[in-house]
Amino acid sequence: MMKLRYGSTSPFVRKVLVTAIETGQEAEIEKVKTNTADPALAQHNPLNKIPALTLEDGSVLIDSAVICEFLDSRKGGKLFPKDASRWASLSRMALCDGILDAAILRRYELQRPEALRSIEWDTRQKTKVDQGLDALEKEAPGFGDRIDIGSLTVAIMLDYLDFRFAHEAWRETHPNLARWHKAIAARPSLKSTMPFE
Ligand SMILES: N[C@@H](CCC(=O)N[C@@H](CS)C(=O)NCC(=O)O)C(=O)O
Repeated sequence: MMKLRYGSTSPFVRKVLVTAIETGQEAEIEKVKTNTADPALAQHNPLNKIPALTLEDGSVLIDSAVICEFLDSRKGGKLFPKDASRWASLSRMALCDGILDAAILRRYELQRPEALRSIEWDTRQKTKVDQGLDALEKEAPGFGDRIDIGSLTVAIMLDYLDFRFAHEAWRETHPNLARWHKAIAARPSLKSTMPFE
């Protein structure tokens, strides 16, 4: 069995779980619930981040993009396109990973005591989220029903915004994305991995 250091609310872990389901490898992965504040996590990932995937030979892969491509490659490359669409798909994943990084940094900042919080820092990160959503809104009419690592990461990112920043109501200003999200959200791999506390 491979071992996945995971948390139920992490969108990066969810990318790995969705990839595992889409490629039929869920049963080969043991999930090890992990608190990122635990210093012992550093043995597996010196960055103290999840996901980290321990392979059967004891080696460890870190970073969701690397782990997802590894899992996908074991099954012949279903989600990481090899044709000309590869770069747009990887770039879309990178944009959504960046939006998630910014949203997660906002959340860490909002958890600090109020007197220590920086409005400038929050605004700077929120701008990245908003600019990213605006770029995706323009592209969304071309998404169609294509399923690859790019489109799955868009859906996971939007679900994370619903989960942590529902009050900011991204749907109101991004109708194309909202329409597209409604259709892809019915996919079993996404439905069965919704974040929960
Ligand atoms: N680029 C990394 C980001 C992973 C990440 O930021 N994970 C968060 C949980 S959602 C984490 O472990 N945060 C703990 C920390 O930053 O100390 C990936 O794609 O796996």
